[in-house]
Amino acid sequence: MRLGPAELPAGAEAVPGGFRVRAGRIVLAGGGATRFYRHGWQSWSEAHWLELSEPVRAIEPPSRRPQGDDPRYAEAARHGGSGVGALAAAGGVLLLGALDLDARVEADGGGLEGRFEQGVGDWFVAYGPEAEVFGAYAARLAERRGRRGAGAAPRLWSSWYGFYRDISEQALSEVLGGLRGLPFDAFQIDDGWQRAIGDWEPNDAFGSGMQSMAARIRAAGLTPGLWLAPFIARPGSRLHGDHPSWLLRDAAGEPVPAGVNWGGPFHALDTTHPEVRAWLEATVRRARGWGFELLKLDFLYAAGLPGERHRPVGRERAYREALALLREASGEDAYLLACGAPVLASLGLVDGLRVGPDTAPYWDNEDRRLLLHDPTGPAARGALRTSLARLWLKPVVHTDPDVAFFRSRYDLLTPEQRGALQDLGLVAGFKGCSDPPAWLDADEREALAAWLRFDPRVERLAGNTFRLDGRRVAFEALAGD
Ligand code: 9PG
Repeated sequence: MRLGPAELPAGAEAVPGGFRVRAGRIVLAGGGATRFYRHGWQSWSEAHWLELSEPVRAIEPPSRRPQGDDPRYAEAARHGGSGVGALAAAGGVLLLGALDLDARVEADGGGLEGRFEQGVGDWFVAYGPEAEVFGAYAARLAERRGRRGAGAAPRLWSSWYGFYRDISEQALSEVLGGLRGLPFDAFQIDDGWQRAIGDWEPNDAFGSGMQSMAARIRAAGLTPGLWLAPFIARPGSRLHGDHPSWLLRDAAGEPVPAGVNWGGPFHALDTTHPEVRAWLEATVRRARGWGFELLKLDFLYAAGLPGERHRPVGRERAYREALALLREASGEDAYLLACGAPVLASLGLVDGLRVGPDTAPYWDNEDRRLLLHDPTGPAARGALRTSLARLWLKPVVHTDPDVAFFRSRYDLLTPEQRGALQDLGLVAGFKGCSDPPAWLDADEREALAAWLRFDPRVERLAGNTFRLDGRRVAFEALAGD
């Protein structure tokens, strides 16, 4: 496989690390490569190097497709990914990455085909060692979209992987007490505090209100963080009932399905609607007014789903404009942690970005992965695999691989698997944990404290083998096929 100007489309222009080409569609010959870098659309969507001989499979059931990956391509016949794709052959990696939004890259025979959903845009093309071509693409993206996540990422305690939705001000206050002496920076209240998905007011388990919760967190010396899913609403929420015209709809006028969770379907908001924009702004300002400085913004892909919008713009453009509005309403000093977020379209606007599906205190989710072809079900294996494949984004944003576990209580991971997630946090440069301190024995608590303090030099040796200060860490064995 060679890449010289002769094989580049007409008009290719040399830029640092590769070439820039302006086109609506671009096809590159791959010279018999057999491995393809598949880059799923949003945080939870699978990213990894696959063998082109692997069958292409759609996620089942169809109702889960909107939350698994870009539903527009759910039934695509070829392997493909969002915004960027690459082929590996013996001599190096050929990368094709969009520098504009709404782009798809598919494996085309032994080559690559890139397409914008509409019109033309810029592509970046590079050939060479994997780390170099992905590094150059990240640098070009940072030029276009901006870079955030300077300095160390906040060491985050999140309520999700300990309590899931079963949280209350009492339970969280207890945790706050137990965290004393552990070097966390932020304490983030996850799903479970709100009245409904769409109604971002505290429920009865938070009787003292969210301002009081934020004050308690601050008094414990931690940055208050709050989970919101501002682009979706569930039927039954007040928002959904009061404002049917705010929902994103398909050509037939039906609400666009955004996925199934919380025991039923949920829908996307049309974020180009002026009233939705005003509501989004007010919602984020209210959370900031309560005193939350870190916002975990979740299920963000909903704003970029295919649909008929009030203002017809590309769907990733619609998403990015809505995210820019949230950034503006939050203020520059807020830490925005995007989750379930279209990955490339979020760069420059958020400080931290979840780069894989949910982890879990168990290794695999085989039923969902193998029977339903859905690699996004919560599992340590999936979080490890996809996060590792997105670490090239580290220079542009804080890459959040999801939490590590230190508890052995309510935990089915082997010590080796638990260790791998801990190492993943170190390699990704983002440390999160959800273990209630009361569940940790003295050794586990000490291990957590040491991990939070540890700031090793990270070197990528090859593939998924790293060196952390002197220690060699090979994820290959665990990441699996
Ligand atoms: C709260 C959780 C946590 C978690 C997020 C996100 O496909 N799904 O149905 C699906 C549901 C939940 C989910 C991911 C996917 O988790 O990643 O950290 O905040 O929401 O509900």
